[in-house]
Amino acid sequence: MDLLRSQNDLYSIRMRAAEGGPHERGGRHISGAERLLTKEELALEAQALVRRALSHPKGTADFIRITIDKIPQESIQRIPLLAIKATDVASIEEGHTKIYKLLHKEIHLPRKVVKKAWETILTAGGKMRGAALLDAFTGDRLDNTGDRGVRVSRMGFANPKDMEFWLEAHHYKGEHIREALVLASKVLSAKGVLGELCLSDDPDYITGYVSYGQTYHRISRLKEFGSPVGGRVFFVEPETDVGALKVYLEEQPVLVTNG
Ligand code: WAQ
Ligand code: MG
Repeated sequence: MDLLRSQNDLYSIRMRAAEGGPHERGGRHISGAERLLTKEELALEAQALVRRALSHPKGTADFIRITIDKIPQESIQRIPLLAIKATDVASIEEGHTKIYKLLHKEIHLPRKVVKKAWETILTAGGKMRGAALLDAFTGDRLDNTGDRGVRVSRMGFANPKDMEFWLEAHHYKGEHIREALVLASKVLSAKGVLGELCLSDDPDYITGYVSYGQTYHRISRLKEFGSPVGGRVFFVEPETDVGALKVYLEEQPVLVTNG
């Protein structure tokens, strides 16, 4: 058990970085990250996040913002880690077909909704720094955040050290999957969210995932090496209170527990 993390107040740390000035003045999004840390971990992690923004495969940031705020322990919710599944595909087309099938079978998404999700990701052309909320029945966009998207924040593993061993033992390597598991677990814990489609915007990372129910399902290959496209779409039940959903995703602190 991670006693420091379960008994003390924690700190939300968020980083966003762009090239060509700040995002809101037209800068191109390079990298972002969000974590819940103990006070003792903050300084070192801030350093790692600055390093990440300055040595990213998408480019070199010339604008970096780090925001830190204290989170009272009593405001933190515990949520379960999703179960991991994986499908190896031989081609991008096979990867895309698998996504249509999974989202149809598992959460009954009509084909046109998945098509709109892909269009949302492709037309953003790697510019999005958050997620688009789409109506799971019509595929219409529900948020009005444009290229910014809804940025899920204030989340982390309840036991990061244990999780690291566990992921290593299961041959899940690297920061991408660690961060994505936390994010996807928070997103599916939100009232009204049925699933997610995610494709990294990092040109050297071609594995993406869909989530549904209690499952995080990796698909080995969803784009060409070198491609800058990427983004996230959350599929939302019609008649969900979008304002409340946005507040939960952006502001409710959560720690993800594994069993
Ligand atoms: N909240 C909402 N959307 C986000 C967030 C966030 N906190 N972080 C990233 N996004 C969106 C944004 O549009 C990015 O352009 C896009 O997702 C991709 O972000 O099991 O690395 O951080 O190996 O590049 C999947 C791992 C990795 C699959 C995904 O996303 C696996 C990844 P990236
Ligand atoms: Mg990225």
